[in-house]
Amino acid sequence: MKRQILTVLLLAAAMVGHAEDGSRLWLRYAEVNKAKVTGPECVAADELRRYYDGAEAQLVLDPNMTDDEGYIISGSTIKAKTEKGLMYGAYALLRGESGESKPFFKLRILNHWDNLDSSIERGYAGKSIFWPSFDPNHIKEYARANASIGINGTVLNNVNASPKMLAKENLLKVKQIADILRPYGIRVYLSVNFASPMGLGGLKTADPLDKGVQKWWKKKCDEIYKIVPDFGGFLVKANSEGQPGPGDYERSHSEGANMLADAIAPHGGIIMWRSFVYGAKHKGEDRVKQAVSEFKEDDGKFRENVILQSKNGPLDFQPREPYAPIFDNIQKTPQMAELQITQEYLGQSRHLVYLAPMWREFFRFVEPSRLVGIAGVANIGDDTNWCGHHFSQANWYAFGRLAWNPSMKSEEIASEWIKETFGKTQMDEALLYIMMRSREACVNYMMPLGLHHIFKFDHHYGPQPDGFIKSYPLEWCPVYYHQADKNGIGFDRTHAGSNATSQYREPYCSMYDDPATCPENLLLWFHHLPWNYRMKDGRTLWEEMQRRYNSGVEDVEDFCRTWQLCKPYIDEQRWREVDERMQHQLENAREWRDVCLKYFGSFVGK
Ligand code: BDP
Repeated sequence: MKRQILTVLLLAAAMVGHAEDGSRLWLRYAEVNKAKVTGPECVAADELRRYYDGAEAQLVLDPNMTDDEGYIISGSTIKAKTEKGLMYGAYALLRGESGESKPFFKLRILNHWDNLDSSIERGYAGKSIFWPSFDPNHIKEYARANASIGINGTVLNNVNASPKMLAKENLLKVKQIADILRPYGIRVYLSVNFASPMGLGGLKTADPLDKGVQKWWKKKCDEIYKIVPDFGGFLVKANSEGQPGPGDYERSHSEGANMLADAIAPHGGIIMWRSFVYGAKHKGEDRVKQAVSEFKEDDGKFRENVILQSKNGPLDFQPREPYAPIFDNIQKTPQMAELQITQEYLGQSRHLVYLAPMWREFFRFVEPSRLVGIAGVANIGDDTNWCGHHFSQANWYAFGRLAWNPSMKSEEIASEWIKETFGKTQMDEALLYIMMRSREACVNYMMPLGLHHIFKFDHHYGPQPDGFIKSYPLEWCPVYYHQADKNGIGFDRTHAGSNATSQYREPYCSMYDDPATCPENLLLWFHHLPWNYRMKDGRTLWEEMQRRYNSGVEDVEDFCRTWQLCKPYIDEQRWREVDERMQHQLENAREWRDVCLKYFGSFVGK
């Protein structure tokens, strides 16, 4: 009897282990344990032995190949220069790829905004998987998932960094994490608080030109590299949103960055210095102009191991922004783009919004070859399905795939992900259709025609077009961004207004400056126009705005209907969980439309 119960329990446990709860992400291959694998013993060999469906596979190290991470697959043979390349090749073979491939960007890094107390800034999928403690098996799964899509670096903590991050006890945890990630080709990096010498070291200043401060950082770097010999480097948010920085001592960004760069250079580390800076030196200037104003004069003054990391748009991860003109203005300093995988402004983990089309749009304006790397603000937490929404996993996946190959098409990535995540179902096309339309739908029901930042304060979920708080900086208030009144709507950023258009290279400078040539999907980003302004199709601006809000909501209604049709083909739990969230999405999309049209409508015709 007892044994029977045990058997039942074991069976149940096995079933739970394989339940479709999203925990296995896109790595749902059956464990076939079938292939005879020859070649070096490494991650690639392990993976193929367990999951490759063929009878045999050959792993070949070829020192003549040029790229350290690239591979060539022919039949069931993978050739690479390194074991890391073999590993990437193995995951590609499991996906069914063949031929030659190598990563476009050298640096393909996740940025976790995780705090030491387990909370995650802008995290919508539970608590940190790293802090204050971690499960080694879980971290291994995390490593596998990242390796399978080519991610090779991870910043383990929030850019709003605690000085305590660099305390010995935490560095020892970093070492343990690094040890788990290393076989998967992933390096660890940390965000640092510029005032750590004070907050942690007890010094009286964090002035980068102070000898004591320089010594403190050098010693800290020595300590870090003793503990983690292949540590990647630091990510720094300085003099932005209340964070300390060199500006506190009248020093420039380059003086601050170079001090850290010198401390870490002997160990081969890098400094990723963020350009997301506003409200400091150029306070009062149009916020979207401040990064260029602040960094242009520093271009050419940075050490070689400093990289400037900038968000894709000049404001802050809005559903649609023009590209950030800092990518045009910085010529001598290596640059990285920072994309936000976590959907802070795109419905968080309640809305199904596939972000690859947004990132591909960015690459139309910023040539990937101008960048040395790419960073993605992670959407990962300790939720069973990692990302909160099952479809948010697709954004993690797409980030990795685009970091490997930015010219991959969004559709192609989505199809791959769907196949791997849901198996071959009769609904592939329907899922693809939802995903591919989801971002434009989101733009339409939230902020069409170039509107931006009209979110509810602080948490950024839902609309608040009338938002104004006197004690807040103006640039946090929605009314500042849409400028709606009885005469019209939009932010005048032309030569006659804030002149933000002047920061763009041609042809964009002229194109954006003139409402007749400005793309309509960015119209109100750059122009303040009357409500009866004529759109290209003859509608008035106000009519067009109504049309877009409505069409965004209709799209979500359509997604919901389509998802109902998918029910017989998707496993029960994932179907239900997505369905619940889609209902929220629909409710929220309607709220956006109703609140915004009511509010803006109150100005029209006055
Ligand atoms: C904004 C977030 C804020 C981040 C900041 C940043 O609202 O939580 O700290 O960006 O990127 O989008 O530093």
